[in-house]
Amino acid sequence: MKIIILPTYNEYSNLAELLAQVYNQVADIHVLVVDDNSPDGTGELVQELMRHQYSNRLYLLARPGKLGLGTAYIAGFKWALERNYQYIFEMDADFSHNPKYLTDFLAKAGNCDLVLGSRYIPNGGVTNWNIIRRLISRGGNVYARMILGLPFKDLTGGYKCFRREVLERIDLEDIQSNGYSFQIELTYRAFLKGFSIKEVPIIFEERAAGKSKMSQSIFREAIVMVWKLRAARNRLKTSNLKSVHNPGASLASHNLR
Ligand SMILES: Nc1nc2c(ncn2[C@@H]2O[C@H](COP(=O)(O)OP(=O)(O)OP(=O)(O)O)[C@@H](O)[C@H]2O)c(=O)[nH]1
Ligand SMILES: [Mg+2]
Repeated sequence: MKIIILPTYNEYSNLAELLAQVYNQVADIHVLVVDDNSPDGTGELVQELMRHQYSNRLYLLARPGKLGLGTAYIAGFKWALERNYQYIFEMDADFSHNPKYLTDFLAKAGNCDLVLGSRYIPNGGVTNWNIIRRLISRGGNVYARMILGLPFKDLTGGYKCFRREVLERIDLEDIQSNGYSFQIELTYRAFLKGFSIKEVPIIFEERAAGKSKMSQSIFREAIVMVWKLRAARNRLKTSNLKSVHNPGASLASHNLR
């Protein structure tokens, strides 16, 4: 079983079409929308779609207010881990992450533990970004890669597919970041635990509709956080909370750990 965790804040104008495209790509995938009481009625729309169109494959986790992207993902991961999902995706709800790539992720996920959608490998890219935004994103990735010693080209993207064992082994209560560095932190923690990680190319598209929630403070958080993560690397590597996997499951990274 596979599920997409889809955090939303004011994505009414994107959601119905996005879900249609998702289910069109992968008919049996489940979607958990984590909505922070969006004033534009995104949560109500989800409830309606659950009732009338996508019963048994669409779910809603409704939170009382805007609590941030990182905590939305963590709440979604926990929800999925309490259930029997083997593949757990992260995806934005604004069409920056095109559902057409879902099948590429699933194909790759068969022989590794974490798949990163990557803008910075051959066939990947970004559309409609001005030079400043490109430089910030590129620079942020080079910065994080060098400081953390990670071999991946795109550390800040939020289109990913985890095998459940990865999220079981990461101490979700201990995640420090809530903003821009959240994605870096998750990948770093998975890497330190020895999981195998691969990238698939994606073309990242500018949001289709609605407003951006990215702020400067989120970006500043990331600059400092990378150093905090590096300082904590020994603890992150050895902390062993739940090493309970499903014993029958074949884990791609078994012999790498
Ligand atoms: N539940 C929840 N979702 C959020 C929150 N902030 C952002 N999101 C969602 O997370 C996803 C990514 O947020 P965006 O605002 O698109 O951030 P971004 O992609 O860096 O910025 P853009 O350039 O505007 O696309 C979208 O689906 C948002 O609706 C939040 O506080 N809570
Ligand atoms: Mg976006």
